[in-house]
Amino acid sequence: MKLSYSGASPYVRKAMICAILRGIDGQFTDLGLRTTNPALAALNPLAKIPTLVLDDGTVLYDSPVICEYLDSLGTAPKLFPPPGPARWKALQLQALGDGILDASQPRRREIALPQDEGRREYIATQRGKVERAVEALEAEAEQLGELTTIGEITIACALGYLDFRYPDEAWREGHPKLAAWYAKVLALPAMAKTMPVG
Ligand SMILES: N[C@@H](CCC(=O)N[C@@H](CS)C(=O)NCC(=O)O)C(=O)O
Repeated sequence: MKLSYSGASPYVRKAMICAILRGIDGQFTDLGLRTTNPALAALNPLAKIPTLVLDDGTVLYDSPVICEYLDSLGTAPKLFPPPGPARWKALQLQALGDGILDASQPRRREIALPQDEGRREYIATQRGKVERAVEALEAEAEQLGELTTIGEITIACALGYLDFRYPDEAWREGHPKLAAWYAKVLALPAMAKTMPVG
């Protein structure tokens, strides 16, 4: 399998953590294509990272699809529960974590550009999404497991991304339960092995 890889991408990190927890992380090679490379757009019209190319040439994207595919390999306990309340919960948490990332990743570009009213409003709106998501997570932090489903994996990647790119936004303030949960998962080998770089 070949994966379009970036050590800074939280979406790639989700896939790498799934692969580690499934015991199949040794099966990847780097596709070596950046988002600006037309060869990536030829594989994935959205030209996004991660994109996974299987040995038979099948192309899979985006991170939820790739993670669920990885969950079909190997013999370790499943990260995507079967249909039922546990699955809806895991997918909802994944959506919340991905939403934090979707509201944070493109925002960096906007912050770096000259500021006008429209841009300031966009940045504030996106930041509001993150703040509300963190508030919602604080309310359920005591029910979160330790990277047992794609839900917790995605939340951990999202909080890790906030630390990586927005250290001044101090998401832990006022959210002690979520901070305590994150401190526990951060110590797990799959998190330690995939710390963001770049
Ligand atoms: N929904 C996608 C988001 C992936 C994504 O936005 N990746 C970033 C890199 S971290 C990217 O490729 N950005 C380039 C672009 O949006 O053109 C997923 O979950 O995989």
